[in-house]
Amino acid sequence: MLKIYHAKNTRSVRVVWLCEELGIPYETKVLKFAPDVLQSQEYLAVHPLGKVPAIDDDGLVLNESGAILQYLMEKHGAGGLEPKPGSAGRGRYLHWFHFAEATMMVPIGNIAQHSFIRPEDKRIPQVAAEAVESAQRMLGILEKELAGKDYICGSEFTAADIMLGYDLLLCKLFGLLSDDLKNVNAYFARLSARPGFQKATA
Ligand SMILES: N[C@@H](CCC(=O)N[C@@H](CS)C(=O)NCC(=O)O)C(=O)O
Repeated sequence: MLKIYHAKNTRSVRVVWLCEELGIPYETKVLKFAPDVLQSQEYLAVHPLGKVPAIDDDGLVLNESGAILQYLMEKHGAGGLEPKPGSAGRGRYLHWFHFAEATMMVPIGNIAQHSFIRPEDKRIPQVAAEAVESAQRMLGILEKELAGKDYICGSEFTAADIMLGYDLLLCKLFGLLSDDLKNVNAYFARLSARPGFQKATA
């Protein structure tokens, strides 16, 4: 059975959430999000950088949350949760799917690293402050993009919402979802009401 290496409120949320949405059977190996676990020889044999998520799918070990989602959709998704390759909506879908990790998680990750993950003497407050500004700018872009839409690609829920929904979970936890972000807050409320999100973040 598919094994998901999972730690609370980390990017492994995306993998568990996708499995819930698609009804993919899985088991979780829940890890404490701490260096003694992630950097242990045992876990480094699964993920050489000691990060989450990773999966072991009957011996195929993968990491990179976006790649895992794409792999699982191809294997089990039967074309669900994404516009078909070549269809009109595919380009925008790919844009938002990858924006979530390649662009938006950069400042969010820096906020986390320089606020609580790194040992105190290795945190740089200026990096954290600039990352907050950068994340707010990206939230402003999402605010405009979500006007009149239920989901980032329109009326259909897609895996791009799973990728972005995790970013917004961290933004919420970091106090970045200010009241003026009406569309973003409504979108996050819609996503976080889904049973799959709730299971993945329990
Ligand atoms: N691009 C990777 C990033 C993985 C990653 O950085 N995961 C974080 C948790 S959300 C982690 O394990 N950090 C541990 C560390 O940096 O020591 C992915 O999307 O899977």
